[in-house]
Amino acid sequence: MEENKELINNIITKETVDAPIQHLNNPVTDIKPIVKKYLSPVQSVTTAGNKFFFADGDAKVEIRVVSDEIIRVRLAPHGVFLDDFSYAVPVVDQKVTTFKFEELQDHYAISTNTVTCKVKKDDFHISFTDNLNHKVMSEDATPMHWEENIEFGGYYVYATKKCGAEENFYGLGDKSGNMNLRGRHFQNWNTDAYSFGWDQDPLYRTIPFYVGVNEQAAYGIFFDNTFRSYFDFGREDNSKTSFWADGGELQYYYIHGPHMMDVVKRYQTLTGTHPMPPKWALGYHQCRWSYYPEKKVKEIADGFRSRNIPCDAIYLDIDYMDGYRCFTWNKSHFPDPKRMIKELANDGFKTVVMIDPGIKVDDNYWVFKEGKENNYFCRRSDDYFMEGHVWPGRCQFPDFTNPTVREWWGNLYKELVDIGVAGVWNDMNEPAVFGSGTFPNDVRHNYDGYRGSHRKAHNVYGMQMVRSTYDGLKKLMRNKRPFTITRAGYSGMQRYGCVWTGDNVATWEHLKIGNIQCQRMSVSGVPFCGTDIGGFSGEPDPELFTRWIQLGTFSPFMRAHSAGDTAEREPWSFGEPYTSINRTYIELRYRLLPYLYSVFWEHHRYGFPILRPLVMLEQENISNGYRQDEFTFGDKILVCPVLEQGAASRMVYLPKGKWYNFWTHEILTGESEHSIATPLDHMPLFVRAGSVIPEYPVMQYVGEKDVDEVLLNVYFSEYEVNSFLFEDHGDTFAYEQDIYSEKKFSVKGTQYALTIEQTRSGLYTPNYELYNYNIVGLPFNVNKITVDDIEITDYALDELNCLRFKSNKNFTTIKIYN
Ligand code: MIG
Repeated sequence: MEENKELINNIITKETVDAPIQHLNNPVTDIKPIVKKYLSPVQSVTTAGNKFFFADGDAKVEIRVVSDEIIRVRLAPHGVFLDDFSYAVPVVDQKVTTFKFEELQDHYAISTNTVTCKVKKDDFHISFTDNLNHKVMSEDATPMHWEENIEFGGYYVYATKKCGAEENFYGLGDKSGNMNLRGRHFQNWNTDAYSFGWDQDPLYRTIPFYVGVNEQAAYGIFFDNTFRSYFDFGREDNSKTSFWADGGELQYYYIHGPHMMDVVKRYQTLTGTHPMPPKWALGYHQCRWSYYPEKKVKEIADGFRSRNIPCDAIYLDIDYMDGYRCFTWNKSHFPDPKRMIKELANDGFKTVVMIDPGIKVDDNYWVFKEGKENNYFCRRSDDYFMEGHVWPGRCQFPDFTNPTVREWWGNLYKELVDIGVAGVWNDMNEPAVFGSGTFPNDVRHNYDGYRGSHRKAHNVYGMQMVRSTYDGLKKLMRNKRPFTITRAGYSGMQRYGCVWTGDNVATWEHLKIGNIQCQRMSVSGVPFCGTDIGGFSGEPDPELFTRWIQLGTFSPFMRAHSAGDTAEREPWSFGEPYTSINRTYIELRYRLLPYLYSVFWEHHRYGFPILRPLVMLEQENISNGYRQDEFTFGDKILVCPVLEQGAASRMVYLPKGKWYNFWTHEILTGESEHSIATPLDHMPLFVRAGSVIPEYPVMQYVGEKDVDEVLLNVYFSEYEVNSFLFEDHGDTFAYEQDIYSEKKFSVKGTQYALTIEQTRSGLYTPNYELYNYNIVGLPFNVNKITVDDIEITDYALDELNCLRFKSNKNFTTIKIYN
């Protein structure tokens, strides 16, 4: 004990490889060894409500009970905590919980109903234990530590935890490479990473949240720190996981599982879920850098309609502007944007336009003038304006961390909204600057009144930009659901819009990267994500493009995009048989729309991720990135994309339970591997037995036709399975007042009968009257069908041996008997 104390009380001086070494101008400090200070033994404890303060004499640690499953830890090196403000977590305390505090011989214990947080007296190690099985989920390997930052003030802050021998790690949002993060080192600093590679880091977004799965139990750590941050998952030392940052507070949330799904859902109780998108945003989007002039835009739109390939949105990239000035139009390319947008809308196309953060320095440009007069642009430490070159030339940049600036910017969209623009695409908001990459560190930001340099604000700049866009559009569109898309972001960005993975490349490797990236974003609380289908730069061969459309059909956000110097890249650009296959998959997307929309609701309302990697389905069976290319879309459809050129077949793993091959209806038993043929028109898809998958008729765009009956595909099962169908206006926020219809179907079969039950809730009534059933996999011959005890006689088997009949949508119980 005495020995230990001495060790910890000593200032430990060591050269470390992990430390972020700043290049200082002062030669004296330059050669100074890095001095890390560690917490020394606990000397006192005080409590205030749900907060506990532990002090070592100088430093203080606050431990706060957020909920039964979430506990927050903060460190104040000299006893003074920073302002408790976070862009990621709007409200910290969740609900009143019961907890108890005890002092034991060698430690203190704070216990909620589910977790016990222990603080060891002698070494200040903090740990979290599951109350049920007393398993230690997360435990410090060294006390929390820090290092003074001479140049900027504040501290570099560090936490180091024990890492289980078999422990695996997931999450961290926007990372490339394998799903499992074990053995890797990461950095978070939003970066315009054009044509990034398999293991390239950092990329565009910062989500400092990971899930550890150790001995089959999962927990999460959310390190809510916006400075440049670092994570090491057993790379530097196989027995340790560390995270640290260049400044700010050492503040993290321990989030209990033990299932990965629970961890992710709980992380979203802190940072929020995605609002319901306008329904059309779940359709197919066509983008290119850039479609212009108007004639070209029309030609593309007509191209879809004349070929009967569904499409909902068409994008205008930077060239629609006048000299890249945001909120202006190039009138020679687009003489009458209002008319054009109206004509497109009449044809079912929503127009989405790009808006960048860089504002051209030009005294004749109203946006610049307003920004300048009101002091809305970012300044350097010595008060000079932050200037940098981007597309318009010399630019200044709004400080989106200032609420007044956000409000102003939000209102700038007025004219675009008035002329009918349906969505806004925010690019370059890492922020990206030509040459230097981004802003210098000394740029000052308002940070919602909590002030900071660019070191603190960099990683939230893009998120605050899209926040301003989202809030502005919401107001201007009079509470219709806005559609926004952003490139950069930080934890919590999901509250303000969807995201695409940035400038990928038309290679098979990038198809693999994108697949994992979207799954990873999904389990990191950012569900509405997609890649540039086809690859942004480079030329996809026709096969790659088609495989990408197939995978994209099951990306929450489905958009094809390409750089300007590439060949034409529409779903029909490669001729037959590709056009037809591409059409079939885009049509499939539209057929599945009510399913996807319901899955989105389950995300929004209950926090379920939209894409679920295999490991999330079976953390007890799956580890270490096994078949990391498979995922479920919602919890009913298993997607096994084809990611290899020329693949005639692929191996798939089916999780527990029974699964129907979506194409052939063959029933396969899970927890097993199967080889599935993959001709070009065939991406392996499986449906969980017992599912009810709702389908709309194919439409060329969302809302093209009234739906007069909903097709319910029911997959026979002997164990009971629940499915949901969510419907509402599709474009308002009335769902916040329960104006929606939520139907639950439960399906259970025996060898002689199948029962389908429906319960309905919510205040919205869909327009159609009928359900049209397609019952797959009945193991018996049908002799009788009753709908709420009344026998119906109008039924038939179709060519695929599926049972077909119809019923009123308001049924309670359907029974099908042998
Ligand atoms: O410097 O607006 O990632 O999607 O087409 C390039 C032009 C700027 C980068 C985006 C890309 C977009 C492009 N932009």
